[in-house]
Amino acid sequence: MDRITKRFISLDRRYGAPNYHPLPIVLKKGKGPYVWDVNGKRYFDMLSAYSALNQGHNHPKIVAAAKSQISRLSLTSRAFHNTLMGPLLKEICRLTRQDKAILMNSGAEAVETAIKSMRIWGYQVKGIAQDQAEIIVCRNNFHGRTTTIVGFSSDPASYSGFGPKTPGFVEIEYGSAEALESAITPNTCGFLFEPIQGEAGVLIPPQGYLKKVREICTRKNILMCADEIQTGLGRTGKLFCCDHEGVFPDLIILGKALSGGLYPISAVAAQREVMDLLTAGKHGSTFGGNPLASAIGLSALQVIVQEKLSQKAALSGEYFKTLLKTLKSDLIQEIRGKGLLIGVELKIPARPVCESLAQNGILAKETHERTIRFAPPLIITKSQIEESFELIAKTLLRY
Ligand code: IF1
Repeated sequence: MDRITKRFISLDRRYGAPNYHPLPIVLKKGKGPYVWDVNGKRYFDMLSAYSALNQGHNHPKIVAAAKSQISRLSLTSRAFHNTLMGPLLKEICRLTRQDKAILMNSGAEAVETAIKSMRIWGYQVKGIAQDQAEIIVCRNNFHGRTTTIVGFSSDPASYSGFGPKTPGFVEIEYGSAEALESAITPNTCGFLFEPIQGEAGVLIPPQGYLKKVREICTRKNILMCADEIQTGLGRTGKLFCCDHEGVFPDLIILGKALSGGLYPISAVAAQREVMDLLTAGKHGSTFGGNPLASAIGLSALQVIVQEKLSQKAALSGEYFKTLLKTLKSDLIQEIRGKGLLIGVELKIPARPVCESLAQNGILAKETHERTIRFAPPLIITKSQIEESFELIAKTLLRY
């Protein structure tokens, strides 16, 4: 390892909590689908900050929106109105076809917001007795890192040492409509799920699952809450992953690409009946909905719509998957994915393969031990896909 790289890594190690195990690469610059390290070496970013960079690094339009707003007004707090929050809320509602939305910052905060919304709906609308509300979640879920959220994780690395767990969550098998149906009790207020499980290894539920979930939630009078923080905003080849089955959830949670990677922005959009329960004093955030975030969010959504990033992800994803499937490598167990969220499951641990990929100019991250996630920015071109595929092929075939 060279001296500059070593210097930055040792600072992180010396002064930072050791809560990550990053690849030994120090990045300094990004543009579109590329990033550069401190030595000027260029890589394809095949992680896109876990889908926060659907629009690519430093998208010029989003950067311009941020620059112009940052010198005008960045933060008002919600003690006052501003000129940008309303337009962003309106655009989120138009795209999600929901009535109302609330803006937060991190994804985990938006998940917490959805949990509070489902519970208060359970008490005030469904009539569940005080403190008895239950929310159904799926095994191997990933919804964030707060104490409540890790309390319903099935990954010991996430929850152990952080108890006691918040009560009121019931875990079921992912992808089974029957499991959902039989877990519902009169105290159930909602079902929280990922349309594709990202961290679990890009797990796609059986065709028809989302439709069945919709039907069960309606019939049993519980709220269907889709965490589209990772799958939403074009990533899987539709604007939202639930669109693949023409399904409309009662609540949808967004984050990551809602800012194109420039700022933490998250949101929950839902029907009036749910959102109107969050009355003054019940929820909030110092930074949520601030003018700078709102300007960035509006521009980030404009880019997704104007540049037809969902359609691009569908076409590029198919092409990328077709190329990957031509690889005659004994290391590959399965290739699966939707749009540009692609998982390549190996027969061997994926971490050392990711290290070799990095050496060859491809940044990707392992998930669940044996799966490599390929999720480049959606603006990636056909020739850039071909170029990155050559680098992946070279790595896997020589490994
Ligand atoms: C990290 C994973 C991805 C998410 C869904 C909520 C959140 C996330 C579906 C919370 C966040 C991240 C966070 C990141 C790694 C990453 C991840 F591997 F852990 F599972 F993307 F696949 N719902 N996902 O995927 O959002 O509070 O982080 O803004 O380093 O923890 P957040």
